[in-house]
Amino acid sequence: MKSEAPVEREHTRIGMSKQALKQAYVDNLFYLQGRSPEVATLHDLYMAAAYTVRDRLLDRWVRTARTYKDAGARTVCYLSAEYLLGPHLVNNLINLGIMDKARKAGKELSLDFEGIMETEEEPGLGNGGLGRLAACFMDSLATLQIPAIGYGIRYEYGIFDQRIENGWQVEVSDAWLRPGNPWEIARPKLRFPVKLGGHTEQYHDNGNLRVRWVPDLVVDGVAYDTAILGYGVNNANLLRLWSAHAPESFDFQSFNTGDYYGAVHAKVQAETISKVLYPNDEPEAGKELRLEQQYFFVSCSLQDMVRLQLATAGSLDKLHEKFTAQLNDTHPSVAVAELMRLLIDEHKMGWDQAWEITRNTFAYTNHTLLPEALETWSVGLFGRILPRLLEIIYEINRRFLDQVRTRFLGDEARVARMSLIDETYGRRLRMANLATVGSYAVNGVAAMHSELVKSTILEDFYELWPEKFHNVTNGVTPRRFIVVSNPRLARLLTAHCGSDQWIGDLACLRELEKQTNDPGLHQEWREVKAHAKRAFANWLGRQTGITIDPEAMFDVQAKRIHEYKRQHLNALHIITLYQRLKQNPGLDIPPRTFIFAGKAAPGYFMAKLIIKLINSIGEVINQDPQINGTLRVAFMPDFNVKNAQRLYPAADLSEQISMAGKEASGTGNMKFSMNGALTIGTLDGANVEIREEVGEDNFFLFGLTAEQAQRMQAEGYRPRDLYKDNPELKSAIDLIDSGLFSHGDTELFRPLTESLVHQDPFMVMADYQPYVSRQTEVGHAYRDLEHWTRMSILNVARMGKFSSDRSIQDYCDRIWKVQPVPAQM
Ligand code: F58
Repeated sequence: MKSEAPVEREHTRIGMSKQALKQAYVDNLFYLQGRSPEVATLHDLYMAAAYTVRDRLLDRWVRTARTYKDAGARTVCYLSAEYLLGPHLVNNLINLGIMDKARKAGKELSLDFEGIMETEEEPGLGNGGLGRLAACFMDSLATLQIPAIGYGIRYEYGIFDQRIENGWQVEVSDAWLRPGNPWEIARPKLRFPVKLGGHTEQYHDNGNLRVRWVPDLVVDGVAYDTAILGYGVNNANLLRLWSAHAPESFDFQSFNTGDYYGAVHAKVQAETISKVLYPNDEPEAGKELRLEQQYFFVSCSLQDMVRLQLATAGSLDKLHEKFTAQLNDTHPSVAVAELMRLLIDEHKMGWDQAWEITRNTFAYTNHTLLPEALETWSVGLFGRILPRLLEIIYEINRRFLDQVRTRFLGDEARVARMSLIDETYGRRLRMANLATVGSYAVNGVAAMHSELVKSTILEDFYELWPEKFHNVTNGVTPRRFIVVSNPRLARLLTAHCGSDQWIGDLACLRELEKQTNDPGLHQEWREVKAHAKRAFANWLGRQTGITIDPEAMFDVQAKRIHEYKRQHLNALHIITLYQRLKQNPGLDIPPRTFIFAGKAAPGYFMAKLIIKLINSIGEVINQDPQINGTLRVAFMPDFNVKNAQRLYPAADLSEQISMAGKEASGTGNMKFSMNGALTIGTLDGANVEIREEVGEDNFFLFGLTAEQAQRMQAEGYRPRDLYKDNPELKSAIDLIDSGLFSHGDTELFRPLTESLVHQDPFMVMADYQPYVSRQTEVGHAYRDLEHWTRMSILNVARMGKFSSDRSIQDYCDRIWKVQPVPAQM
């Protein structure tokens, strides 16, 4: 059947002219929101704008799907429990290439264009770097025209909103869906059952012994689809998020027996699964719901892949040729066992063939070496919720350990280390081991991190399968983190590079290197930065009441609050400068504004105390007339994608000061640098590669290396000696303990100072002196405006490597072996 749309209608829905946009907008306001312009609220206007843009995405999306299908293309499935997407509207306007036209259309309709864009609630479906990486990767996959599906969870409540009250973090729930989400399309008929609890039974089927899982509860996963459009291309990929619902025929038994309440309870229980994103805190123990979330989205996603494969190929024999599934950390690693279950129990395949397919389908990305962050599940809990999967994992383990035993005769210690089950303290499933055994590739997220993966947590596996291990250094999308966040910088870059090609090929920025001595460029460069700083200062003033001087250096640390990231090291430096100024009021240092941003996990006491400390220091310093604004401290509340976009352009100095060996990669480091901030940082994660790229003269390095830190700890690290022997360090800590920052309360910050002086697990005390000294040099460097500007330009010019386009290209070439499939209009 050929369906030819009438010309006018097609024009309104998908036309790209200014006229078509205006018409579509007015139509959508009227027909989708039921409003006339005179009575429309800002939210109505936003919805009309969003639908206008979505229509254009849908057109591309449907065509893309058809193109991929016709090409029979190999598809990447990105399995991630988190996607920290950020607002869609502006990004989609940029990727569609109609930003200017839309702005003009808005003007002609007398719309508050900026206000409309500000209105969008962002989907905060992630905690931090890992979730944001998934979002950047979705942008790059589409931009590189790679057939890909992002699978995840449609949390009803995303990451909490952060308020600061009396210096403390207060969490507020994030009801992001309440105003309605114009970007998603519900697919109520696309749903899969997911079993939970119960027991297994054996039965005979044509002479084969088979197992069936008899669950206690079945939950349905319903698909919600969002189109992700690439930049400057017509490819729009699918982000498919699962929402948990009670099966349509839920518990009629209870209804019939009059247990109405019981039946509704089962429904509520089912829907709890996708209710809320877990903030990354607290030990995993007892977190049944989190395991249910993981299994829920993994099972739906794999059932969807199986459905697609059966629809096109008619059999599952070549599933691994048609699909590859990337495990974004171990959160989806139960997929290894679930695919085995689907193949063996539901599709009656033999074990060997099923295993061959499974281990050629998955690839696993590790994002952390922190022992407390490595996922394990108690065997008891796991078996209660996923009894059939536990049996399958036992069998995978049995076969795997046989292989280890034959390869390393008599080495039972090694067998114990590599086992999927840790028997040290109670029996626990090691999800990283499961992911490694069940994958054809394993990668870390920065060169140094990938080396550490091989030499520490997965050392034994590296010895067994060295060819499985890769590095793919992270990257970030320049669309969101330059073009959307910093349009003035984007215009400048385009003007000085001769075209806007850099947006799709960040290495083009190298062109700027030839102009680093051009005074005209310097002038414009400083104006762009100054403008961003003013805009940020105004915004922050409105939000927090804190006034900051846009003329001061903006020294920024923005990331999750964690001891390993060492926001307290930064705080000690601030106190040191404060004391120096108090002792020597004439001291000539450049004015600095210290800006912090980031959320602490709600259950992480020490991180919350660090937030309180920062705010308390600010309270004292900001009001001290003797300091007179030379130092200011501001905590920017509610660091999310939207707010991050305001912050990166305004930064002069980027703080990347984690203890070496702890930050797997970091991606904020890249975002700051792309916006012209210089970095003060340790040799950790991607800092190492950033420094290599921008040149060591354009990066403020300090601190112990990972090896030095490790050696020092092995030899007996004594932070107390450092405290005793360094007068400035001692007086900074003593000042905290004196109660100066806590209205005389000498106990408030004691847990923090005691931990630093007596344990200091992240070696803040050891890195204090090198950090403070390096900061003095930063201060001097900032005074030399021309030199600073030159370094800033070079930082931006040399960021090509850190585009997520490059990361995705690496995944395609080294791991997935997939090719682009351009969609045509
Ligand atoms: C981050 N991990 C790494 N985890 O810390 C960072 O170095 C890296 O750049 C980034 O991944 C991307 O590779 C991270 O953000 C989480 O947020 C987890 C969420 C689920 C619970 C445990 C933490």
